Amino acid sequence: MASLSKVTGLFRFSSSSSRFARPLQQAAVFVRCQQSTACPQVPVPEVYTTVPPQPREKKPGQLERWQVEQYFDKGFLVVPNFFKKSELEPVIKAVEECVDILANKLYKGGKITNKHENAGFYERLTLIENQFKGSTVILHKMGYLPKAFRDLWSGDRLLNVVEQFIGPNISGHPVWNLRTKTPQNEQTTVPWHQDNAYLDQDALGTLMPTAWIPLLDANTLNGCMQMIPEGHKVGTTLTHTCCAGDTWYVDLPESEIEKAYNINVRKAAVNCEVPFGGLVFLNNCIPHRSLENFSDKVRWSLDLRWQDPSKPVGFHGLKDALPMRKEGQPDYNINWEDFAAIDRNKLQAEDVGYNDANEFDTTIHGPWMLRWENTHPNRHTASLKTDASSWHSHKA
Ligand SMILES: O=C(O)CCC(=O)C(=O)O
Ligand SMILES: [Fe+2]
Repeated sequence: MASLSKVTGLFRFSSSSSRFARPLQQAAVFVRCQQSTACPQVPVPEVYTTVPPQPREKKPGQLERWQVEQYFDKGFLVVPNFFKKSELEPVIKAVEECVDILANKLYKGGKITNKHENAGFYERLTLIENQFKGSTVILHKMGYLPKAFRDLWSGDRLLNVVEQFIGPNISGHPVWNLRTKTPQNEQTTVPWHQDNAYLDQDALGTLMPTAWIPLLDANTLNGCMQMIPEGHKVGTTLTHTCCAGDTWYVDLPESEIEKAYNINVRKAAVNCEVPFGGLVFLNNCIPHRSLENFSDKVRWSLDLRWQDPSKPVGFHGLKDALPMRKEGQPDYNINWEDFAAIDRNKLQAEDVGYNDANEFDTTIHGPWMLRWENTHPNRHTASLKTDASSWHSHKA
């Protein structure tokens, strides 16, 4: 048997004629759907490892061939200098406005007594969170999509790269996030997971490239991302549990990763330090997490996703993807208004029977909680019916 990767040695060919690597073991059986015909999933590693035909002409921002190949081979790619600082300045300004809206709301509601209007971009949210625990969660789920975020998400240079991953027709995926990672805050420390674990199983065959864009130098001290290189080659979603600690996040136990890939997670995990102006491209099948923020600054970042519009979105039928580019229509107009008018956080909470109407509610709820065994009930999962029938009756 040949070893596929000299770096990690994660995968071996199951036979010498096999084109794609197979993990040594696959753990694709969901605890809640063992009886369902839809389970276990059939692994589709080729979706995540096949470089599509590349655009004939080189367009601004596009990656070198070796970078595209690395993205498909390792499951992620760090590009240290992609944006000019001036391109990210409007984004920072927009986040500042979001924090200001949050501060005013909390102040009016009697939740905080000091809005800290003069505090810096990397400090203000922490000062607010210190007065009202969970402010970071309220901001996380606020879902405001200011013009600067829209421009970033649909910027030509970025979409030119996305075209290298998924082809010329491109939609924005409804799951996008502004990460409000204040120092040492469990609510913003995302444990090991594959992004597919938050979606329906029918989206397994959809490659969704994510751009993870920090608004400062992201490093191991302030909580950068960590990846399991080549972990996407499993081509399926491993068994997650729900929810991690006092959070709404699904959790992929290290023991599951180690069993599936025959590795030592501590040794295999790679830190993705990214300077301001850079970004990480990752795919939706790779196990990753973010480290705790031990600095004294807010580690702001945005994660934005795309997909081929003809493929399943996997967001539980709650919100569609937003067409951004159509082949042969260079002047295609993006319908931001309709997209932004749909509050996915509200819908995903309602979908699991929770009314998220209180503007000071610091919990997050969603259908992914029904996909995985609820091994750790907490205030975020309190509204769930966790019996097996709720899973089976749930939209798959
Ligand atoms: O920014 C983080 O802390 C986690 C991001 C993440 O998991 C993602 O972008 O998929
Ligand atoms: Fe993620």
